Amino acid sequence: MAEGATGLLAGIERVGMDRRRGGFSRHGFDYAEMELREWFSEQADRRGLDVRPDRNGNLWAWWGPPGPNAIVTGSHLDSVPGGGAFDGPLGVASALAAVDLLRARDHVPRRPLAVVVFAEEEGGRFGVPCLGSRLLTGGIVPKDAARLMDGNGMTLAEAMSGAGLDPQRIGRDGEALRHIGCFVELHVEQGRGLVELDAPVGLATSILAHGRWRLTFFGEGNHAGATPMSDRRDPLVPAARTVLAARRIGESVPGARATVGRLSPNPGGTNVISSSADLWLDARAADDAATRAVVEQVTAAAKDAAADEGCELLVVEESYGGPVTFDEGLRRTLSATLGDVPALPTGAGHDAGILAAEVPTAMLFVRNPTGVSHAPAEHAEPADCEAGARALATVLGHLTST
Ligand code: HGY
Ligand code: MN
Ligand code: MN
Ligand code: MN
Repeated sequence: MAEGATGLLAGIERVGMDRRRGGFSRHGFDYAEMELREWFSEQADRRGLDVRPDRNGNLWAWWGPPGPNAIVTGSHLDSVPGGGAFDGPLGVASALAAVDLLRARDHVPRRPLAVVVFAEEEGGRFGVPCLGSRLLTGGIVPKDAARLMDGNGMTLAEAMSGAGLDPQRIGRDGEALRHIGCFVELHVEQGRGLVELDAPVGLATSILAHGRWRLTFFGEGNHAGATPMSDRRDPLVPAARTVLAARRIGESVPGARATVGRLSPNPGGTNVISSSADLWLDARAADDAATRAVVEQVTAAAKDAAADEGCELLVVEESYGGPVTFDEGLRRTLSATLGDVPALPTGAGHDAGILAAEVPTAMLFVRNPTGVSHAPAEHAEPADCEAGARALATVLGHLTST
């Protein structure tokens, strides 16, 4: 008996239980050691799907031989530190559950259908979100990607080699892209739009522009007790002022989001004036101009704060993606197939946002009663999870019938 989306979600939680607890996700490109790789492959095998990892660490499970005009669905299994149980896994679990529903209806796809698990969507290990899908589309230069380093000083190239992948081969995969006729990602909604609309399932219209910047403040390491207050160059002070500036500036630009989710003093001793401090800014807005305006104002405030404290500042753009509008035609097809499901924007980034630059792409959202995401309170009711899987099966069935 097929276990449905909720049963499959429970499997992901059981097998990959440390994927979202404790420190940073270790699951960017740890597929070789990652229990979830075996779990996904087993689930795919059980459904007669042929699992093929691609050169960039993404996993593809094929119903029918890989070929052009394939209908592709899927999401990611990695998490942010301390994340929720649905962001990513619900899309993978629903894709497998949708295959079960189609098989139960004796559906025979008239074109290839694939379930894909993208690597390192959260960028929780190597700092670049949607790393697996960016590599697939050429959205990041392979040699820059290979040099990315995790918190333990391991490069992506080393991690990929450890996962049995050849870091020399990473990069745009034209053949894989040519196979994709369209991509449909199901995802838990990260917000309360569907709660307000009183609907279990919805379609995505757009994604905010989104970038990440790393600001490093350089001061003078010294003793907390022996150093007079007038004789300090403490990098945590301008960093703290920058956190407040991000809030103030984010509020001043309509619809913008500016967040400092990570602030790391070096060395970080309680009785030590730091020698440097790293701060990551996550900025988003409806368009490039607004997003760039937020970042320019925050970095200007950071420069002033650094100068006041006699500190140096280095600003590095770690990733950037413009606003995404999903394919209107595909969204209309899905809407017609599903009846009147509502359509709504999202402030969260997704692999679908990266694929949208290359192939017709759509997203299905499942209602999240808390609206919370990237935290344990993220939730979707079992009935809504099954409604999402049924909707995905209906859409995949329709798209593979011609
Ligand atoms: O950060 C995001 O918006 C996505 O969840 N990676
Ligand atoms: Mn996420
Ligand atoms: Mn996600
Ligand atoms: Mn001492």
